[in-house]
Amino acid sequence: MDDAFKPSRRAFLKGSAAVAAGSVAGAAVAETPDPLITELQDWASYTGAGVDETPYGMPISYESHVVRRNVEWLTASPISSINFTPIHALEGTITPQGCAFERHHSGAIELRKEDYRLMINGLVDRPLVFTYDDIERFPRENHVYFCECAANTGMEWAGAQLNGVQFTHGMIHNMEYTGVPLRTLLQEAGADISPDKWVYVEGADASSNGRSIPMEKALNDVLVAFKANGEALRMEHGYPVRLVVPGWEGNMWVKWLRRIEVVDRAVESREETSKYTDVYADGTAQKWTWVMDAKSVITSPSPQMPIKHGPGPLVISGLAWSGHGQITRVDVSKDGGITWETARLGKQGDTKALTRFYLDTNWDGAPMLLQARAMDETGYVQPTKDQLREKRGENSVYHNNCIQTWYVSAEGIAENVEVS
Ligand SMILES: Nc1nc2c(c(=O)[nH]1)N[C@H]1C(S)=C(S)[C@@H](COP(=O)(O)O)O[C@H]1N2
Ligand SMILES: [Mo]
Repeated sequence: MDDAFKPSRRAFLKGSAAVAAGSVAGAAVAETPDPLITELQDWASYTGAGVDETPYGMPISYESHVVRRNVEWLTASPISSINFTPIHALEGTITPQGCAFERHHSGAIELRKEDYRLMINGLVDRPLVFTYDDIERFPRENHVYFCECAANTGMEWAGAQLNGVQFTHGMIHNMEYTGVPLRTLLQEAGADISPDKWVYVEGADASSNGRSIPMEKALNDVLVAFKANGEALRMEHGYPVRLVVPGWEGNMWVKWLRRIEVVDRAVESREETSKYTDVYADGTAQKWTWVMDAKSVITSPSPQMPIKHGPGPLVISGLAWSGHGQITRVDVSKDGGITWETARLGKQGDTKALTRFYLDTNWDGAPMLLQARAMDETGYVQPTKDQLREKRGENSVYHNNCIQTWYVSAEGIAENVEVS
């Protein structure tokens, strides 16, 4: 340990006066007898749960607050709505399916593998219908990718709105998918794969959520996925088969995938015209924004994760991602973007996947304006909110990848704010 990270007794006493005893600092000065150390506890006096009690394990009840949450006023009905991943409370990069955000246009459907069919038609030599078992017979691949709804952070355009990173940035999840490259199925059907062609993909739910994907992307890294994080997809994520469209907006990741039509032009469906389209400050609209630009956010401290200790060692932790490829660097500012320190990446970032970053710092106990700023392999630097607004105005909804600011008080309380 670096000397700067050794908590001094004075620092601890000062800190504990302000808030409850800190763990790191507390450990260094523990002197009074602690009944948790000196007395026999219940859990050591009786036997625990048998192996037959939880055939499929759920999180322990003490973690029951780490759940998806929705914001009731955002949508008229929970059937066509969104909930948010508790990213403030997760670590590493993989999102457990059970708390990965859901976005449905007509609710999550229950579709048995036996009833599942996937049709490929249109500009193909052989229109085909695959069963679920057919799909499992093609060579498969495993990749970790993030899926971010284009509306993530969309409520923040006009000003700081929602007081929690779960709500400002929680329309994202990151899983290891197992699937068959879409390219393989297109080849099987003898599809016309010339570069000016498109695939139109739709789901088996009432909304069908149809989207057009240019052939170049379809042949590149799109997966027809049937597992996530090693197990079957959950119903809410498209069981038994969904499309994975790495780096591109979540809306294109069609769930309960039922049909792939090879077409010679974009269909211009509802989801790719009136929705998921960006309107500029001057009233014109940008036709299609598919790639999710580089973005990052500090997950702790954050409004739902106050600092619970006094001055001294503090782990600042967050997530960064880019639809263009790898995250190469993340900087953290404690003074609202005036000065920056380069964060440590948890590990070398995967392409189009969440990257964890840390700033292991020594907090002096003064208020902070915390920000993170991501850079990706293309050299792109995450913009400030004002830079984005110059182009997009304040009435935009989608594709908000601005730098987020948390004000952290001397008491360690964090709040969603804006600096300009
Ligand atoms: N069939 C179908 N696919 C769909 C949707 C839908 O409503 N129906 N919603 C889309 C949207 S807008 C997003 S952001 C992602 C969300 O995926 P998730 O629910 O697994 O988080 O699924 C996409 N795929
Ligand atoms: Mo979405």
